[in-house]
Amino acid sequence: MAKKTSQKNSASAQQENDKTTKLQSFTTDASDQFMTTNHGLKINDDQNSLKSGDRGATLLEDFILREKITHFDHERIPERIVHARGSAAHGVFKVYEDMSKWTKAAFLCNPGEETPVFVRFSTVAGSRGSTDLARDVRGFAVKFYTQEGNFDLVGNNMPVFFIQDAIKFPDLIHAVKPEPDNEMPQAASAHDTFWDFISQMPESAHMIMWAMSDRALPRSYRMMEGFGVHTFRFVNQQGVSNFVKFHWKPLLGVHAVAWDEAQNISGKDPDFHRRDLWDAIESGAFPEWELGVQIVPEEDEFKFDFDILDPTKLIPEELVPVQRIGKMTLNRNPENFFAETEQVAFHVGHVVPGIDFTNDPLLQGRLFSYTDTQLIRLGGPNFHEIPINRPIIPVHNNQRDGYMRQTINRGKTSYGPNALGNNDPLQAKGSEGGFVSYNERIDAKKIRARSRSFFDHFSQARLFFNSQSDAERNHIIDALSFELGKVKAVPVRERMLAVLVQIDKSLAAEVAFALGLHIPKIGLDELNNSIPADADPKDYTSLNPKGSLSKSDALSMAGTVKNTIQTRKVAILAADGVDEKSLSKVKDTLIAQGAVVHIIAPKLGHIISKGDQQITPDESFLTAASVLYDAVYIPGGSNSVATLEAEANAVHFLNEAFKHCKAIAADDEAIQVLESTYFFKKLPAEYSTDTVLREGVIVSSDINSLKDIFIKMIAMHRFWDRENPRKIPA
Ligand code: HDD
Repeated sequence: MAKKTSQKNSASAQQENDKTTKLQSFTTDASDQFMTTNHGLKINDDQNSLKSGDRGATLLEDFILREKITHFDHERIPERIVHARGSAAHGVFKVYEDMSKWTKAAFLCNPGEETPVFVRFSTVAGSRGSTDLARDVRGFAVKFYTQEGNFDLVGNNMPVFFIQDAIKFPDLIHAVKPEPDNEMPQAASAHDTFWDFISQMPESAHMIMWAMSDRALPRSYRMMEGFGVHTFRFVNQQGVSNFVKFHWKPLLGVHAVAWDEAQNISGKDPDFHRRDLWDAIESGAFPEWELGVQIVPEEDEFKFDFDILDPTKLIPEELVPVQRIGKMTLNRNPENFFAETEQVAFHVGHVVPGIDFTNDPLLQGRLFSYTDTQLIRLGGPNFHEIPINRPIIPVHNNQRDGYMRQTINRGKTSYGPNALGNNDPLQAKGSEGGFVSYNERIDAKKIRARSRSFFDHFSQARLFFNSQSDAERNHIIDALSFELGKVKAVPVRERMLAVLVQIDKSLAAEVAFALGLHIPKIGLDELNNSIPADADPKDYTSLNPKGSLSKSDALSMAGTVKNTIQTRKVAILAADGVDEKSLSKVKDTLIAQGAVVHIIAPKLGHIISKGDQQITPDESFLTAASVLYDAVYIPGGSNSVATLEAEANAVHFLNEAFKHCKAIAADDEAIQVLESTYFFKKLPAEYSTDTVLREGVIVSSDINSLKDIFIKMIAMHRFWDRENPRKIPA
């Protein structure tokens, strides 16, 4: 059948690993092949259906038409109820040092071993086709294909969650999803039902601070942290258990876009994060994260002023430092979105020996939900046979049959014990790698209630708010004012103010001002359905307020990595007559440091430089937009400068870049373009390096020093101080 042997289609920089090699046997490539039906029959005409004569009706006999249309009619599967919109990549994980002191998980004990991973990032609330830039939590789900089976770390980019008990999850999601009568709004929490629910769930106060912060607007999936959220257990070979929290720390630092920018990107490029991840991997700029762990010995379980089983609490890094134990590198894009990214099925219950669960009631509920959801989403019990979900080691058990079964199990026996089949497959002892649940002692009464140790809803919300920089704090106030401003029901807004005042009075006062309301006096018991009638208000404060931290630097993005411009996108605005030296000196240096540089001109095709060189722009002002870049440079060349000065789109580009607090550089010759912007008169007349680095705008005739300072400015990412005194709606 094949006219040629099939070729693998992927960029050369991308890497293979055990899992991607195994996937090869399921991939197919149609290059230079004949078209066939699903049953292998060569098709001779795919343009016309079979008809009774030139102008006659189509014949029922046309099995080729029927097969094609039937398959098409069945192409869609239900999208995920949450995290429907996602993007994924293959990669590898390597532990730095043997962790066997803490865990017997083999992939964490062998520093030489590379474990294949598949990672899916997502938004939570929006549908599959919604924008990447919604204000939302981001999913961060990692499937490790280990030699002991798959381990899934199904986390988010925020370390806590909205609710403490899984029984409230359907309510939370019904509240945030588009409202059921009119299916509005899409991919947004800024509506009545979400805040109606949240305002009556004070346990969500901490997570709300995160969700209203810039963490909900990542610059890139590659620039966000990840968290396993729950407290898990590490168990070592001796059976000793320690509590563990998992973290992912991005090597490029944690960066966000501005809210106004996010809304614009949603229109200009709703696939912004998906494209960013894909392009970075295609270009060989492989995203990297370090895996971090916070380890808490069993005997320290009760030493904190919160309950470590409560998923609305984090363990401040100041109390238990994060040890970085390994590195994950994403180095290969999927071959096919549906087969891999859409069909991948994660489950918090996929663990390996050495990793175990705790009694966190949110985790316990999740342990049920993830398999259950795949049964409907992927259509039956054999979803583990879908290539992306298969472990890299063989699967043997007595489970059989079901829709779409692929495996052909040999032999007569599919039960155990069996004498006819030699009792195969065998059960593995703990010493043979069999999973043995941690021997936790349980001695309790059955109750349907919340532990009092879960009742302090506000201390960590306050800790988060207090730990933010001024700009970050202002963004939280703006986000709450925006979201609650979109809520139509005034009593919901008021109830939310009553929650906010428990976190911080100034926060509540500022939001109340924006809403034109006063903060009402509403008792907590009126706000919280889960609070028992006999509860005492003192139960709602920290277990040990004196021992609490007042600030944790790790919670702010202000101190994140700011020493690299790798993969930042820089726009160079140019037109005919541009000074090619002024352009290429800056461009070449930026590229050498790992930035992505695009030349943007009034039209596509080419421009002719001052020295008569032909330069091909990457984008025109029509196809590009400032919100898709991190920084902008205007080279010299009097004709180019005159064109840009008269080009409203170029001036708009700069105005927006300034408004969104981005680095701006101009050759001295191009100053007149800056003069046309609204921000020029706000800039200090005299520059020193210090003022430039504060303002994020540099104009200089000395291209060498300009490019050096520009690089520092781009590395700083955003100049949020520019918003002061809060006159710029970023
Ligand atoms: Fe969940 C998907 C993360 C609580 C029920 N969840 C899902 C995904 C992520 C998370 C990243 C997408 C996986 C993928 O890319 O395919 N979920 C979390 C985190 C939680 C959390 C960090 C709290 C700490 N989830 C949670 C609860 C429940 C669920 C309490 C139900 C009781 N989650 C699901 C689900 C999904 C899911 C319905 C939808 C699609 C899927 O599982 O495969 O089962």
